[in-house]
Amino acid sequence: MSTTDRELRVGMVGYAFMGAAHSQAWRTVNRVYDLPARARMALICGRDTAKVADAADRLGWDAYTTDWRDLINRDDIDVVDICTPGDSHAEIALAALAAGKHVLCEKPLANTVEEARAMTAAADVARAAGVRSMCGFNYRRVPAVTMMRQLVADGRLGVIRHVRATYLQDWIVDPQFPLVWRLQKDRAGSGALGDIGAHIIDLTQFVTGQRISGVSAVTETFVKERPLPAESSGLAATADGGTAPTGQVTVDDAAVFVARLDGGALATYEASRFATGRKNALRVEINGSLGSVVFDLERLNELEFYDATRPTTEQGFSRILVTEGEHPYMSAWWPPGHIIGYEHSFTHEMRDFIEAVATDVDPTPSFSDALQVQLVLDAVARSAELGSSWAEVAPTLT
Ligand code: SOE
Repeated sequence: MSTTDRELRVGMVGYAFMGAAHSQAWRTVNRVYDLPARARMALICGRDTAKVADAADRLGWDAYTTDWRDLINRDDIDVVDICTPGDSHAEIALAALAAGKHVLCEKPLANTVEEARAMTAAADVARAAGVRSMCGFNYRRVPAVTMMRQLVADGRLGVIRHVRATYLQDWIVDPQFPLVWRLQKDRAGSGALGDIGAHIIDLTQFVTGQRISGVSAVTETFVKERPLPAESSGLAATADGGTAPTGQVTVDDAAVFVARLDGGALATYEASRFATGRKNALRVEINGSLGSVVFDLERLNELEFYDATRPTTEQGFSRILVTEGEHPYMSAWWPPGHIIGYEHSFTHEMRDFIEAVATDVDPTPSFSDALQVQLVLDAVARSAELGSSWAEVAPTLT
């Protein structure tokens, strides 16, 4: 339990899947971690009065509003948490930073590089006034992923040669699944590429400490037209069977690319919503001159580690259970050996955000880090458009 009196009053915009995940984390974080400030779930915002009132009650927020500008302009809000579709990230974040609020924004940072650049510039200006900002790439905070980064940083893998990353889902395999906002370019920016590809781009760069310098890509939209949704929330949606009008899918269903990392490694990436049977399967393997390490989200409490420096007679992949108090984030949870889940990555995200804001340091990933991911997404899209020709990733500073 926190012993501090300092309160960070949070206003969150959005209440669907990510809104619920973030709410869980805000509700839990100070009960688990002893931090220099306490988060208060002050205000939640959504457009539909009945739905946002229900969300406030269900998710544990003190009050609700239907106007995000009201949330941003209130003196009794310190932090703005953006959990809306990508088309409103830039507008809300820019207004919040201008109003002096600390900002946590869901990934991908924006729908376009231009928006991401504007947000990064605004974050730089705001920083001078002590205002902090962070992008919510939650998988960085899975303890096994954080540990993977430590293994690489400690030199246990030697020189990194290969990175192999896949993020596979199957929730739109059915051609009758409706045209939800995640399938519309003007709302989401891109499809599997930005929604789940962004995670593996961020995660692999975070773990290796290397950045993607160039890519060659293919993307595909397998189902080009879908029924318009009658109802949708989070990843669930319904259409009026057989009678619904249809609309054009304007994003990729899958993106596959090879990449060079600036530290010399070669990498492959696959992001798909058409991997039948794969529900939320994120896997990363890294091969170095001294060893290899594998993370699989479906077994998120574990790492597979191959240590090539061990005697030949003892070599082989070994399973490390990342459930000990000495492992990142774990000492505050359960006794040794007791596993954690998906939602804990968000609790860890809020833990780090609160600590950074309360101690006046910049949280990571910064908007600039997230802009760099956006630049990779842009390079992938450009390469795919040009028949897989090599596309360099533009620098974050212009
Ligand atoms: C949908 O593909 C989604 O909810 C993503 O938007 C999230 O970022 C990911 O964590 C799970 O899948």
